[in-house]
Amino acid sequence: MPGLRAPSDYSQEPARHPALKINAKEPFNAEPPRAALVASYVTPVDMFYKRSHGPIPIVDDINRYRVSICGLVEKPKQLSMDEIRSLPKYNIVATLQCAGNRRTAMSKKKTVKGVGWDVSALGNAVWGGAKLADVLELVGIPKLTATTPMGAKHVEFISVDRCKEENGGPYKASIPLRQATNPEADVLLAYEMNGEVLNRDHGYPLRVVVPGVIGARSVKWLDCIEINKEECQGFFMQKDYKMFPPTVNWDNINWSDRKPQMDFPVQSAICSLEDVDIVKQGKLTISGYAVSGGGRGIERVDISLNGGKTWVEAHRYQRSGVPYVSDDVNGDKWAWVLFKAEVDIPDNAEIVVKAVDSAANVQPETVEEIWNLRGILNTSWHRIRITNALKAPHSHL
Ligand SMILES: Nc1nc2c(c(=O)[nH]1)N[C@H]1C(S)=C(S)[C@@H](COP(=O)(O)O)O[C@H]1N2
Ligand SMILES: [Mo]
Repeated sequence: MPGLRAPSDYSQEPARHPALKINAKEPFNAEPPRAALVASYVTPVDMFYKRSHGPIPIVDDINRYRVSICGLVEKPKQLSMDEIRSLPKYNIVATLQCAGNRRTAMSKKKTVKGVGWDVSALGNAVWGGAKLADVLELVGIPKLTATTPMGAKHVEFISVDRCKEENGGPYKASIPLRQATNPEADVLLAYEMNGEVLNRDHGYPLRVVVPGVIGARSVKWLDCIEINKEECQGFFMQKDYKMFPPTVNWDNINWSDRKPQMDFPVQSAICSLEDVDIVKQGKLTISGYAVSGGGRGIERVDISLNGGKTWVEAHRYQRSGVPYVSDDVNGDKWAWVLFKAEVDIPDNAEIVVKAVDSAANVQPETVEEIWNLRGILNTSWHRIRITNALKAPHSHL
């Protein structure tokens, strides 16, 4: 691809905020501290988690950059950034969540494979760009197409970065054509994040954003959009990011048995406390986030102070001053809700959060029941163990 290239080493990585917690250095994988995550509804770009599988690509000449649309189309096309920008622009508020969010907690039960993440491998941004459905019309694929006359059913996104898992080849993924051509699915070719030009870590000059779907399908540093009969056969679609039952291990795994994970399930986490924390008895504000995939809103967030025996409801919000309703057409349906609950901390508290989405889906109580060897989608109840600050230092007396 002229204009955009992938270095083969890590000598030209961008600068990053020093407060990020680095889970892997090369490729760079980092998340913000919990408290920073819930400081605002829209996550600042420098505090947004960064997940890469190789060195960060470099734009040498933005005027020479083109994204090509090829595969089963009558007239393949190459679009410059100016041409992408001349299409109607949409600003979509969407939470991007890595399927590996909360993996560290899953691996504590039994080892899993993959980069460890605490609860902050997600963020909520305002993505600005063109709708993929509008772009596909330019190559003759109408809105709401499930199958083309040539038999195409999938849209594949191919990057330029060099990934170990692809033996040095680029990162790629696909989504169904039905979703790609549905304007209401809000799939974007984004060139802005929070009103700023997308930065290198997040996919400059152009990335895909597939709202409500695990982050792995939102391909960064987009080179090529391929219209295909089959779903993407790349590593990250076929040999990764699939959900297996707890009984599957590395000896009996059969990757072709399972479909690539797309929508993420209902998730929530407390961000105002660490997993084991010291808090004085008395009043405390607990805060965190809840989010569900597929455009489902958050109907309820429940908080327990006694390990799940009894529950109280937390207050949910997106924008301050606007009451949140989970299925409000004017709400941000792809975005998280933040929650707050004022509680009275008892002795030996175990604080738990669980959320319910607008389809009444709930989170599993324990990590054991959803444990899987790749450690994806740990959505088990998030638990915090409290040690009482007044008692702890004297407990040996
Ligand atoms: N080209 C490319 N796109 C990619 C990836 C990647 O490594 N290369 N990682 C994916 C994964 S697993 C996630 S979770 C998101 C992370 O996006 P972010 O770094 O902007 O938060 O990008 C996705 N798109
Ligand atoms: Mo991810």
